[in-house]
Amino acid sequence: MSQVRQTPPNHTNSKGLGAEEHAERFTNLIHSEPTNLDRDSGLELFRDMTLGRRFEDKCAEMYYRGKMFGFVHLYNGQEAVSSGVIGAMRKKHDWFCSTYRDHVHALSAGVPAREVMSELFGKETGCSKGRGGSMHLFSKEHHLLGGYAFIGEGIPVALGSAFTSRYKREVLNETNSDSVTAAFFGDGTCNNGQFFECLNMAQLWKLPIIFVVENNKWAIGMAHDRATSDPEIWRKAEAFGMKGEEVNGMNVLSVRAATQRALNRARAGEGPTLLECLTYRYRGHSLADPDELRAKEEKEFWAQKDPLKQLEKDLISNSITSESELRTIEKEIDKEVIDSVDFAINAAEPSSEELTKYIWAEDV
Ligand SMILES: Cc1ncc(C[n+]2csc(CCOP(=O)(O)OP(=O)(O)O)c2C)c(N)n1
Ligand SMILES: [Mg+2]
Repeated sequence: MSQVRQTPPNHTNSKGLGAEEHAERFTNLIHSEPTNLDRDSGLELFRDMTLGRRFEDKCAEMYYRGKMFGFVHLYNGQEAVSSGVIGAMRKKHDWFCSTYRDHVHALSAGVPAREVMSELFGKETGCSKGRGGSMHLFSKEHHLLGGYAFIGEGIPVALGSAFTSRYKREVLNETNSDSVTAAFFGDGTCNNGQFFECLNMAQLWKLPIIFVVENNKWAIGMAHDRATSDPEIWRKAEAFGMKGEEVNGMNVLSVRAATQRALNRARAGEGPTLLECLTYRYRGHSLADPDELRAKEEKEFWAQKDPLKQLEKDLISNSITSESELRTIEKEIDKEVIDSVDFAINAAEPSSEELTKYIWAEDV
């Protein structure tokens, strides 16, 4: 008997939207871009996004050459979200919580490339002392609350961090406690219970948190519009009386501007925001995924929206920099990435007698 894969007849989402929905929503957003940008911030954003892109290209190379092991989920294509959100926040003051796609969030938060690369090689010099690996990057120093392999697991952790900020200010009278927490997660995660539970609590308690959905259309091989009753995730905020925004996630300036609005609300005690950033991942779900499910036309559409090229265009057309200056920055970043690999390869592995060290807080 032949096996036939059939789509259930009643899977259509409430909007009746189909496969092109993601691209259509994105196209409708493109025309409302903010412009104001100073030279220092513009170049910093370019550096951060370039580091994210080139660091991960090097990860892919190391993995396919058999030098890096385990599951490795890359972020190529989504850099504008990490740089836009984290770039608008205060380093070592605000807090960040990631997913298994966490390398670029860690870099944007300021974790040195050497420490991130070392972690991917399982070395003692890694930000999680080589005990975590790709999906479990942590840094107390850089306020990175972790990468999480289980989807949605970071959302309640981020909620706790936002609660702490408010509790310190209002109960412990620490008047300078105005930190905001950003929780990053994907479209596929928005059908999980933690998402709804945490949105409810965050709004009820007016917590200083930004829920950042990186809607890249896919949850492994499941298209978003096939898996959710209402594909417009930002609208789900409304059910909780929360502010929700749909954002061009391929434009770092749009992401940064939306984050600034959310930060202002959070620091003013007005509570959380749900940002749905429309974006796309340029590689398969993980480096073990041959990426055969997504249509060629779809990949081409998003390849033309490359967030790095978009920023480059904005920087040059606003006379903020020149092409040659950007090429020089890329060369500097390449050196930093190569240095991180050399450092990681030559670093020591954790001693086998100490493999259980750092499980408890007193070891840290
Ligand atoms: C609780 C839980 N259920 C299922 C999985 C298996 N799983 C791994 S990744 C993934 C898809 C997540 O998609 P999305 O949230 O859109 O993130 P993306 O990979 O697109 O960044 C699923 C279901 C998991 N890791 N955790
Ligand atoms: Mg996704």
